[in-house]
Amino acid sequence: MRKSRFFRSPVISLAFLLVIVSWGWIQGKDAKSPATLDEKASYKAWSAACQTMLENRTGLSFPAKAYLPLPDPSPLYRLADLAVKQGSTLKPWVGKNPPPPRGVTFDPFAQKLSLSANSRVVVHGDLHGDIRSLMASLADLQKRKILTGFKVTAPNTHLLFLGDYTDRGYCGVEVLYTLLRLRLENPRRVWLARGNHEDPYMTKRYGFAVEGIKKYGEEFKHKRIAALFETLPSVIYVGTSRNFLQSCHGGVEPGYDPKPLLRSRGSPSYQRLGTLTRGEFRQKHKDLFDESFDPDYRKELETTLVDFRPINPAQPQTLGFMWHDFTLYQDEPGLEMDPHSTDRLRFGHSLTQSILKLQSTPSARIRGILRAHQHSTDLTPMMERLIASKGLFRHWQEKEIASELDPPPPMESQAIRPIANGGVYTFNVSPDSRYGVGCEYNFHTYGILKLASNFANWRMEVVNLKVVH
Ligand SMILES: [Mn+2]
Repeated sequence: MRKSRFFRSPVISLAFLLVIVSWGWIQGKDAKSPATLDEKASYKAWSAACQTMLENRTGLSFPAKAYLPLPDPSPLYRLADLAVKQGSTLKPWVGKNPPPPRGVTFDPFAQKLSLSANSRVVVHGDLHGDIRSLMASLADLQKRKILTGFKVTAPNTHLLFLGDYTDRGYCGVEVLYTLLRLRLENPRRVWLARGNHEDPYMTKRYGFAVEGIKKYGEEFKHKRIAALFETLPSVIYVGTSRNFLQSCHGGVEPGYDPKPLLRSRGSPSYQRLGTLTRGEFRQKHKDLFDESFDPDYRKELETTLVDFRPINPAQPQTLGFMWHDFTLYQDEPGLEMDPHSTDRLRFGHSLTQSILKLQSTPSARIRGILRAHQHSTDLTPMMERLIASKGLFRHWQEKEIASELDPPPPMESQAIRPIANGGVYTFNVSPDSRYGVGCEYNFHTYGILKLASNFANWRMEVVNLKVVH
């Protein structure tokens, strides 16, 4: 068959070819809409795709397949694998610890992050599968020119997350994806601490395993990302070389001596927790504990103050950094047990102060604690105080237990707060969740910690973002 005259002209043919090629390119770009996002998706495309999911709390159910930013979990697996690879390069390590017993993979560690005095640290509490709150934070950080896409572009600025990334909420996959993108693009600026839910036992029982199966079918393996958890520090001592805040998910761990780590040169540096010498610590400071015990739980408490090598985050004892809590009022016992959760210890005002002092060195002092974890879906005194404090509660503001009365008295709630010496600060859990529904709050909270060479000049800017109706 004869070709038409029309196509014989080279100019026309070339133009026609160009139209076809660019049409294909546009189609290809279109196909890059939510349905084919992978581990290299742009921040813009990723955040747009996350926007299409309904509020968690609208239906309190898993988003339908058509709304999922990731059509299958393989990009998440690949990111987790990259993070595990990155985790194997952490150094330097302080001291030597024998590896855990055969077959035990749990080998928790601490990190020191010593920064210049003009640094800022952006701190987040529990996300529990709330992608809406996380993306709202990242959008706010773009506005503040701290982030450009997934990249931390502001000088001397770090991001610190305090654990409990999945479970209980419905978008754990998306939260983990986002955090891993941040961590992988900023290996010296973004830090992820390990919460009690960064544990395959917890992800199996409290939502993440079911989330994956509902979204991707039976082939989803929650354990596929368990190795990632082993690369997350249980505690991060963050500060200048002289003053630090113990940043972790839970509470104090009297069985660990951070002094060699705090004395170590270089930043970041790491130390395995190894054997937790709680029994030795208790013997050395017998008076401290004897006067602290809640008399109702004395016997049970004694059994938790022993030396042990952990085989997982909760056995044979719960690891304090990942699990423990704090009392609310100054006149509560120094050491008590959560009546609803065996082995979950709650530390009081004076015992906490003493432990932080004993774990400090004269030239590297632990001045306080940043943590999360202590939340409930019922409006407990703790949740009331978190809300009244605009999402960041300082423990022991009240002297009398009588102030447990509802409503709570005025709490520290200003936007810019000094850091109290010996202060323990709990971040609230993000609101697009059963917590937000149960306790009726709609704002997400993150903090911007501003360091200074003099600890008295450290400040926390508390940021509230209204993310749900
Ligand atoms: Mn927790």
